[in-house]
Amino acid sequence: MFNKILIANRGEIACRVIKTAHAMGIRCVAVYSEADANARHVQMADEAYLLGPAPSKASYLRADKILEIALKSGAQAIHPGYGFLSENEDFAKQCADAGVVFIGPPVSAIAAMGSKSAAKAIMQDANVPLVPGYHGDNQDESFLAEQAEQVGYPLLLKAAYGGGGKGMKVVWQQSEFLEQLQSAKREAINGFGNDKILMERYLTKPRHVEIQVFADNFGNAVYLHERDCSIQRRHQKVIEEAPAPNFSNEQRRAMGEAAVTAAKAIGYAGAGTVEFLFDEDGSFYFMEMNTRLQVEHPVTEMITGQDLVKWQLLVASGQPLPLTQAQIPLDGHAIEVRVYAEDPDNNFLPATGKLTYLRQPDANRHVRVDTGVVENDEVSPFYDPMIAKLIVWDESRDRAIARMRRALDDYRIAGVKTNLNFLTRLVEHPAFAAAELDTHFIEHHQATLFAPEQNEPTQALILAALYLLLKRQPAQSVSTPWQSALGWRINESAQVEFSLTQDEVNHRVVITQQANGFVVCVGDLCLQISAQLQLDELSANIGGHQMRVRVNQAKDTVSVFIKQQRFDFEYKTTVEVASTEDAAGSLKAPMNGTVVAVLVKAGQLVEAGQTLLVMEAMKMEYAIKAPTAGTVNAVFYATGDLVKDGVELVDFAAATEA
Ligand code: MV4
Repeated sequence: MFNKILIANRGEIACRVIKTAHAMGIRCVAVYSEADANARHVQMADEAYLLGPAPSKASYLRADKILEIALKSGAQAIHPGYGFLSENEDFAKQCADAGVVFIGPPVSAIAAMGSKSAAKAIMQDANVPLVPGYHGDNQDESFLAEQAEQVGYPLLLKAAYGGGGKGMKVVWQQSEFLEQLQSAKREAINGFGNDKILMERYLTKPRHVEIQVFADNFGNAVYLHERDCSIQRRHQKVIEEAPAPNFSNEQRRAMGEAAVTAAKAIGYAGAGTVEFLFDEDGSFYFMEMNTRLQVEHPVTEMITGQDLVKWQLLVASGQPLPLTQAQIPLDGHAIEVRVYAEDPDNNFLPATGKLTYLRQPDANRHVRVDTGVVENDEVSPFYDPMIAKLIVWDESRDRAIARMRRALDDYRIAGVKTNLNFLTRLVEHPAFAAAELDTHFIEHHQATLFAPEQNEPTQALILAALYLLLKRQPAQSVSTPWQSALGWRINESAQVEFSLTQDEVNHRVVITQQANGFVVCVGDLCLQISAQLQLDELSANIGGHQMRVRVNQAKDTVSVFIKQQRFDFEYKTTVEVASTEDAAGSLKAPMNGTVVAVLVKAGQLVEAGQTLLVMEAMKMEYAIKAPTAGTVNAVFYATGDLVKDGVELVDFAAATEA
């Protein structure tokens, strides 16, 4: 076994590899970019070397530097993780030439899977099932048109050197064939530098089912069952699970054996994944083979009880596979979701920024969190914005789904937008519960997956205001107004106002503290609420509904986490002015500032302490209140007006006592 390896990657996968290597007594060399100097993978490693500036091309893709560091540090092998150099034939070759073990398949196996049509030719010869189609060298238009008639419609045009669904064109009928072919060729030459096209019958509702395979250098190859990765968006996996739901043992064995045949056909060694399209009628077809450890390998680990990184290290160091096919368990059900910094409501735009608040579910036998970040880390624009993988396991799929819902509830992130709420909607979706899976799941359920929530925003607003109130009370309890720092008095109901802005809409929340709780008013809606705050946990009883939510405040932003939704409010400190006896007649601007709200009209009767107008200055808000009961004769300014210190804001007449 190696005693030192280099991990040519970053983020969660680098951490994942280090964890197993350390458990095996292997020392780890990390590499990092300038953006990752303090990253978790650097801290976990035994030593680390700077590669260069943040962009991948200048850092994690610098094969030359990485090899140099491996040699300098005495690492005997390089684990490439996924992405970056993991399927780079040249890099694998350079490693071999330098006498450093590339922890991956032989160069020839990477090469064999580089071209889709070449891969298909190999698989056809090995009798691995392929989607009926044409993947030959003759690219003559009229010849392809003839072949298209054989394949039948709808058919799919794929770039032979493409990937990730790019350059694919569905042709629904003969009349559009030539136009679509030309379009596919243009995209292929622009995208991949080669316009070779292959054609397949188009499956309209397939599932993506892939088989984890492993081979050693003694001719042994096994499958570690399947993963269903049908839930994707734009060819990015979102949820993966193992085993595939509604999959019979016969199907498992047939697909597993086909995958092993595929691996043997290219002289495979190490961890690999054979992807299949699984059609509604139970037939399956080879799509491609990934010659690396995949992102979603943990679901396989959870159902087999195996550590796949350990297997990789064993095989790469020249040892045989630790188990035979018959010894590989299949126990329970595992589900993984990918937690991303992105905005599902804005076309999944990647999000960047600081993870100002990060709470993960507790890891245990049922819950696993693979991550490369800690609180206050930055999600930078340079790399994939995946924050973590959340993996759960239980005896059945239903119970695993329940675990996942709970784990998602316990995941709380502030500072950047995330897909946590979207993931919750996915796993709570009845069609997901019913395992009605296919590659168009998200598209198909668009209306229900993105429907706006109703009730919670007001609830969140109320809770945010209560949090702010309780946070500034030293006793942090329900019924002790005399302890508060606000100068409330016994026998006088104390009232505080909060101004909270959500999505640029300003809301005012008025909280009146009473002996046994609060009356909270938002507009016309007033609710009787009791509440307590302990650190970041706010317990509230709203109309008999007892709830517990987490709240976090980072600078001016208060984030309330309800189920898996995060509600952000921008908060300006409101200071009450002009409210007490001696302040009568002082309805003048207390400083230079801006009028941000006018709450009364000329002629209106008001009560003592009622807010008439709100000003803002230096990021603080000032409520101008009626000193006594009385009448507003005139208001001299409107929202948005700039006012000078000392100008008269409101003409106010105190009520004469009867
Ligand atoms: C297909 C297909 C339907 N019929 N091939 C998409 C990426 C590439 N690896 C293969 N892909 C597909 N090939 C035939 N003959 C549908 C897809 C497909 C897909 C496959 C797996 C997971 C998600 C997908 C989303 C859209 C289309």
